[in-house]
Amino acid sequence: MSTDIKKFKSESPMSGVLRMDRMPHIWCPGCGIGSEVNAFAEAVKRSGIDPKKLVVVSGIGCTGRVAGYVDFDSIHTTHGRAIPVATGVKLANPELTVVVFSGEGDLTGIGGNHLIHAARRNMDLIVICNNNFTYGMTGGQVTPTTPSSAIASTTPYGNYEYPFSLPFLVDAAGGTYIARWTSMHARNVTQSIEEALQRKGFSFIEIISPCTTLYLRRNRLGDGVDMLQDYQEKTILKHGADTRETAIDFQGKIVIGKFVDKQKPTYLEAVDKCCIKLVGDDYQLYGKTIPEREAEEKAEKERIAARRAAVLAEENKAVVTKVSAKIPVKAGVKKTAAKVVKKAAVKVAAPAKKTIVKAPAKTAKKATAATTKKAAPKATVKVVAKKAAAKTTVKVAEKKPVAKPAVKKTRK
Ligand SMILES: Cc1ncc(C[n+]2csc(CCOP(=O)(O)OP(=O)(O)O)c2C)c(N)n1
Ligand code: SF4
Ligand SMILES: [Mg+2]
Repeated sequence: MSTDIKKFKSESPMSGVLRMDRMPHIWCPGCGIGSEVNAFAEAVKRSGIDPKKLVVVSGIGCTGRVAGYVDFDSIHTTHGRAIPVATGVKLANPELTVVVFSGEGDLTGIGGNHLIHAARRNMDLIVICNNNFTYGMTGGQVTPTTPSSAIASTTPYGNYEYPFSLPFLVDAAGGTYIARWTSMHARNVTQSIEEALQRKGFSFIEIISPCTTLYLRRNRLGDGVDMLQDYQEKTILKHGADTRETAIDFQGKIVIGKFVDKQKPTYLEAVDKCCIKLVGDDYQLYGKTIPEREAEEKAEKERIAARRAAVLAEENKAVVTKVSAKIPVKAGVKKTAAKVVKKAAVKVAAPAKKTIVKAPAKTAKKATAATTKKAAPKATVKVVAKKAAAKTTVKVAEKKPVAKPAVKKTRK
């Protein structure tokens, strides 16, 4: 590897969270998995949790490759078994934060039974499910979430099955945190993961994502960028939505948001409660009594909060330094105002010219005057400029229908 590339990789803001030595990754151009991983890495950095106490488990599939790109302890396990393996890790060492990152085929097809039982038990896991409506890695077969009528390699005339709505499924099974975003909603994904990392119990975050190579192409839905545009138009933000109303039809609306966030005893808490009843206060789990574990948990929470505060302070400092070093705010405002005025002037001039060319000589003057008046009423330009530059007043002198109206700027 050339030293330049080595340097680039080691200096990447993601080094330390992602394994930059493994880049470039295997995902196709436009695939949503990359931006999800980025959002996840960002969430881990911001959350303040100790990366040494984080474990990522993935099953098999394109999404399953995530485990190989994160710079935390990770397990790339067998197809459909990410949740039971993660459950084992959590039970073996409850101090660890365990995240499952896998595809919807892996989690809800072959692994569907594990998913519902982990949700039912309120197992302390965070499950991030990349839902691209297809078995990406194996060539685009139909999955339990493929919308009815969508084309897959196994349903070339359109899917005739009824798909799962994952928020509804996990809610019915007992999950205590349920959110859905698309891979375009990177910030929301980060926020949701951050939230999930701070809480106990079963958290499920579904991310709708484009499989450009197999799902989009087969269904003639364009490329990754088209799909992002589509997500922008088709998503409806509805926090707290009834999960019964989150079904997805082929190319229909997609309800997104945080649907469920509730508390109930987790699996480990339920085990503790039962054992305390049986054994009394002497009960220990892995050599520690409940009060000892609670004290450790409290201390860890304080360390997390301190690390999180430090990361956020560093982030804020970086933003302020960047802005103040390069763009003095006032100059920036002036520039924007000038740009808006220039744009407005061009808008005024253009239709006037057009009318002169098209109208017969006699009516040209009249028509031009009317068009100019319509195109640039004084007040409109004023409002636009006022909005863009709080303290700059702009007047457009519009006495005669001329191609270039005089523009007067006054600074208060
Ligand atoms: C036991 C077993 N059955 C089937 C397979 C083949 N297989 C590998 S990945 C995969 C589908 C993965 O789909 P999904 O979980 O949706 O992930 P994506 O590739 O879409 O990200 C299948 C069926 C396997 N590896 N092991
Ligand atoms: S096949 Fe689909 S899911 Fe797999 S990397 Fe390519 S676009 Fe992503
Ligand atoms: Mg899939």
